[in-house]
Amino acid sequence: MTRGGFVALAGRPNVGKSTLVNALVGEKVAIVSDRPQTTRRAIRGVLRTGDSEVVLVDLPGFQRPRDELTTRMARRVQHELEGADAALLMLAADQELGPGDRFIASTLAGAGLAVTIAVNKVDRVSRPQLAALLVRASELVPDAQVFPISARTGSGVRALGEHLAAMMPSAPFMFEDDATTDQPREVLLAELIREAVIRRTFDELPHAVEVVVEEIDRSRRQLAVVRALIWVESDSQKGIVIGAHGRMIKAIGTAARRELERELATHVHLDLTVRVRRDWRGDEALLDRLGIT
Ligand SMILES: Nc1nc2c(ncn2[C@@H]2O[C@H](COP(=O)(O)OP(=O)(O)OP(=O)(O)O)[C@@H](O)[C@H]2O)c(=O)[nH]1
Ligand SMILES: [Mg+2]
Repeated sequence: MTRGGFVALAGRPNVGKSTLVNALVGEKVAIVSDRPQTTRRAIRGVLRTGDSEVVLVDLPGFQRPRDELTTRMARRVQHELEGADAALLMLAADQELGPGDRFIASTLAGAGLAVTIAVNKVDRVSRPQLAALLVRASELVPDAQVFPISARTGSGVRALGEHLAAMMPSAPFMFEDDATTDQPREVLLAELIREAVIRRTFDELPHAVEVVVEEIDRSRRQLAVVRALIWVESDSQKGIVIGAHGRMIKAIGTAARRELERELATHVHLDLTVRVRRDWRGDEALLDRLGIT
């Protein structure tokens, strides 16, 4: 008999949820950056080991909504928690526990979910610092097992994966044998381009950017042509993304192309256009079409 189910990843922005999903899946299914609120959609990544299938649900970080986009992100988190079999509460070892973490812990308890805690980024703190945080983490959710890990180095990740697999109920597999995610290809490619943008821009700009892949033309041998739009919300933001003499957009294009070539396993010609789309973050119909629901 096989076992399987959904594990929702809950935590504050930037604690390393997406990095961990990638580490457990063994492939890049979610983009990562040091800017908070990188993840906007629920992304399912599949960890298959022997007779178990753990579907990891990467989620936006818990945050107070400021606009329609972030309202939807918060709603998505709630919705995914309702459908999950278990929750993984993630903390970062280099941050003190705060009211945000207690709020998340009580939300998970309210949803009736079995909680496991991962204390991530152990590579960034000393042993005594870690020991103290592990004690406080275990007090956060009394029955939860606590795993110190580094999603970046891989330390502790395997043991955590085995623990999650053992928690899953008996169930048939939901994904094909070699599937790693349920994301449509256009969305994954758009995300990889957005990652290249947000890693190079600052302040409010990362939050104001969205990317839409309009076309993936694979009619040529050994060359995929990808056409994408980068949306920003103002002319000045457009200027920043393009940069002096087009230097910024060129750097973004080069970085994104490498990622796309890895993903598609072929040469890529990437055609990027920057477009101003005022208040796309507040446009309900548009967010629907982007799959941010
Ligand atoms: N040193 C260290 N850095 C890490 C580790 N895990 C993640 N990071 C870094 O932490 C930052 C945030 O990682 P993400 O995986 O994007 O975090 P997230 O929780 O998904 O963030 P949101 O999607 O914004 O909620 C990135 O710069 C990662 O490289 C780790 O184990 N050690
Ligand atoms: Mg993320």
